Amino acid sequence: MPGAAGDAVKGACMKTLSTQVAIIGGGPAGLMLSHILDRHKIANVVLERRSKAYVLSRIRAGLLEPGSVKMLRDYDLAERMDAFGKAKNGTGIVWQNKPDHFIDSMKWTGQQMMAWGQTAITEDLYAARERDGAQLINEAENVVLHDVAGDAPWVTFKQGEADYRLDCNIIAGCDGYHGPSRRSIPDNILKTFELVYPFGWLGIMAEVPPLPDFTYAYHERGFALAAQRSAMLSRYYVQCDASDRVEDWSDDRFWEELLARFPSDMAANITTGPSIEKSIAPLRSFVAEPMRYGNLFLAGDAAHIVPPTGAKGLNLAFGDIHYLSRALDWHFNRKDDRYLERFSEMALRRVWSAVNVSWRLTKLLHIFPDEDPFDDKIRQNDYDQLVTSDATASALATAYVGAPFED
Ligand code: RFL
Ligand code: PHB
Repeated sequence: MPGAAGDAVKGACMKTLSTQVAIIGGGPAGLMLSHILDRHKIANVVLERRSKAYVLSRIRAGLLEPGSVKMLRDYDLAERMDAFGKAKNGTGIVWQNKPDHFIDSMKWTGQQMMAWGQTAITEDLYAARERDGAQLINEAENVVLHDVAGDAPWVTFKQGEADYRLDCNIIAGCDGYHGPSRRSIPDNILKTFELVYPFGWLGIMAEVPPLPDFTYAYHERGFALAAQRSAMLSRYYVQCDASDRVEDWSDDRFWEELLARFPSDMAANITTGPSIEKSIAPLRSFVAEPMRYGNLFLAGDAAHIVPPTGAKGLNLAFGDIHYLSRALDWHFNRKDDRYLERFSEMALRRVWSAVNVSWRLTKLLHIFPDEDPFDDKIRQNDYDQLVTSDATASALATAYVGAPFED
């Protein structure tokens, strides 16, 4: 029996629940949507396939755009971020045998980014949802969406031995790239755009002091990134082969490779230590259009994936939730569908801006296995323009900080 989903009614063999918004997926997008809908007094139920412990063990994003920071503050989720997160004026780039560059969001846009991890945000979202008595159902199996194009969509799922039916007005598909929501949209409606990169990122977390700034490194051995979570928690990444497995990478091999990809003066300041987490992420750009089909609305990784190079994935998920929560507030509380009707179009404009900058940064900073000398010359020239042209530096910083939300 789902813990907080109190008003289950016994059917013949299926228990029936009802709500206004069924949210599939309890990652940051789903939890944030649930939290905001609650503030607008819109009933919702979150169905999450994994346990709470599993969701909270995922280590992912670490850099927030000003729009995401504002959202966390606006919805009273920023206490820990404001106490322990680190405001950043931008992100550095170091390049083998060329001058450094700083993607200076403060200088070019007057805005700061925030170093604050997705894991901590998800913890705070869980705490807020539990405190507010949310209907949050973990370990929901076999989630299937029904009649999404009609006025009365419903969702079936299993928890333990019990089968459930959840009736609703709207379904929010926040179930990530592999979830069932996007797949409920017919093939003749959904258009997808995809680019799979021929490499991955190997990331480690270590309880050692980080470098002062987030820094991307370009090197003939491949890309590397110095990131951070707190004064004693560092996150580092190296570009690896798409076919590599975590077992191929001992801590010693990782640190040796990382230090080789940073200039020697920076490498000398990197504190190494045993990893407490190590994982490999494939890199992909993916967009599904439209983000609405009938009464099903997609948000976050369910609709789009970006390579982590621009730090955009979580920020895009929160951008979608900004638009979707406003649209649902107007729909339920003002009986006005103007924002629901424009949700997909508005969200996709921001999505494509982020897809664009993530793709450009990925091309700029990685070695591609099949590249030829021409590609390398273009890349070197792109970087030379960045360090010598204010217009190019300003354009990148403006894209990096994230597109503003539209009214
Ligand atoms: P999530 O986090 O994947 O959550 C989806 C949830 O749906 C659940 N689910 C289901 N639930 C019910 N039934 C089913 N059948 C289900 N199938 C799936 C899943 O269990 C999960 O809990 O998607 P969401 O909420 O859209 O959030 C997206 C972000 O997690 C993602 O975009 C970011 O982590 C991407 N990302 C970064 N984003 C940033 O903004 N800044 C960064 O610095 C950044 N760095 C990163 C990243 C992602 C990385 N990896 C591992 C891909 C660094 C890395 C290495
Ligand atoms: C991170 O902190 O994990 C991080 C930061 C910047 C990126 C990607 C990941 O571009």
